[in-house]
Amino acid sequence: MSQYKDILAGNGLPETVTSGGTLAVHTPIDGSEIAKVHQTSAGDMAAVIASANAAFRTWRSVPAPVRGELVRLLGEELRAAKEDLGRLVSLEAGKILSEGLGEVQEMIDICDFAVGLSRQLYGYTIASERPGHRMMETWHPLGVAGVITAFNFPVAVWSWNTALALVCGNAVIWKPSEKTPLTALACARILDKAIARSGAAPEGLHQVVIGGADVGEALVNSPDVALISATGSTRMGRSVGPNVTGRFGKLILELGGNNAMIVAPSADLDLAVRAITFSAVGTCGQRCTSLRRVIVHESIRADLVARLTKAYSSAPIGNPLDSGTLVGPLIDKAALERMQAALETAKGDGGTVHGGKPVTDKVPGGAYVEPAIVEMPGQTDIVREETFAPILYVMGYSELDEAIEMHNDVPQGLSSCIFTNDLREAETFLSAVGSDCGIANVNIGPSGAEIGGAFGGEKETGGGRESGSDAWKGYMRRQTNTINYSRELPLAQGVKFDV
Ligand code: UN1
Repeated sequence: MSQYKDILAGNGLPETVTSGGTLAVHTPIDGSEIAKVHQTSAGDMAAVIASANAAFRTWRSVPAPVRGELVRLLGEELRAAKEDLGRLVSLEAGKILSEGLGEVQEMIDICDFAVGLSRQLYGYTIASERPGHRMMETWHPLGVAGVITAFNFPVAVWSWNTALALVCGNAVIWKPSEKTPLTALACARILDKAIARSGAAPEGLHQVVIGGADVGEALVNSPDVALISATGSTRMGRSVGPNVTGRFGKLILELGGNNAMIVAPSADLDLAVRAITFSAVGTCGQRCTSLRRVIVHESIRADLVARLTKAYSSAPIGNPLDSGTLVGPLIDKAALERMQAALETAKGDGGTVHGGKPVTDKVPGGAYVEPAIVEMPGQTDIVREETFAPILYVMGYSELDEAIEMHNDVPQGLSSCIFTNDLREAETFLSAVGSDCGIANVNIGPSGAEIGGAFGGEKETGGGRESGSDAWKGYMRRQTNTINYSRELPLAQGVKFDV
């Protein structure tokens, strides 16, 4: 369709880039092929990694605030490209335009954060036990960062990693999802513009590699890639994690979530219904922070389900590029099949399903579906799995302790929340005996986190932290320095060793 061609052209992707390759790219909007991009072969990876390391050797000596200037320029270029890139995200990942634009805004925000950070890579000064001595911590660049990203946030997750990695003095090799190479090529082009303007960045500082598992493996297994930051499924993390730690590489994993909300009797249900609908239905349930479970007090359960089914039925499903649409397509037909299979299993476990039917009359060729609410008698195995689709399981509780127990009784630990106006309940949820997740909110849904906080989670979510707070430390190496400015050589711990 010519509209699609316009979107590619608007992102500066010429025919030479979008055709003639071996990787077919399909838009989830109607399943049609929109490009055939060139792939990197596993055999090319040694040269890619070598040039990234050469770039790192130069970049590590560029002062951090000068590195920050490159990221400031990236933020400027992203501001100029926001509309076009947001459209391309919609086209390639299928999320509604407002969410595509929101994702680009998230990139701009992390650039601003990283620019400030480039003057704040602080280390502690530590009191030494020895006279005439000073101790301090220095943070040094790490090397090459291999960034592996998923289809659902095809550009924001790259920017969280890359903005931080660059100000921290690292080179970046990016392997995007095979489902979303076009947004990666567009981002690389935007960063290249900033690099050209900055004049300070060496050749090979940022490279994109497009390909399958063999390309990813070359990155993961190379001792010359100091850090792997991988976002995706727990299955992917299980294979990447041991390979990186086996060679003592640094690792940031951001894997699956199975995020829940506890809705207490005192909750403001108007707010809760809005938060649930955005978190469970937004991005067609394909955020790793999507709301997948509601644990609601029995006294308000029927009321909440009635309100939710009403809210769900008023969320327009359709082409994500059309204004007014709130629910776009799933990424592909396979995702729709997995969703249908999960709903069948839930029914078999005694669940009552509202919605969840494929929607075939909107845009032919796309995997459109009604978001589903499933009332469950308990937290069965299927509820404890992450199905990357808009399925919301609803379960009841009587006592808060029981709700927290059920909340934590899943393998994943990314995001979580409670809706309550009771201070004791809110604080208990945030305390050591409350949520076991990396993100825990009060009167806010689990999805749509701001970049200022550290992003990531526990258990099968992988334990990594990206984005804000002090997540930058994962992109640097810490050095402890002790300096003796005295004329003596006292030993620590009072040890005597006179020769
Ligand atoms: C993801 O789904 O991989 O919290 C990232 C959010 C976004 C990021 C999600 N800021 O929904």
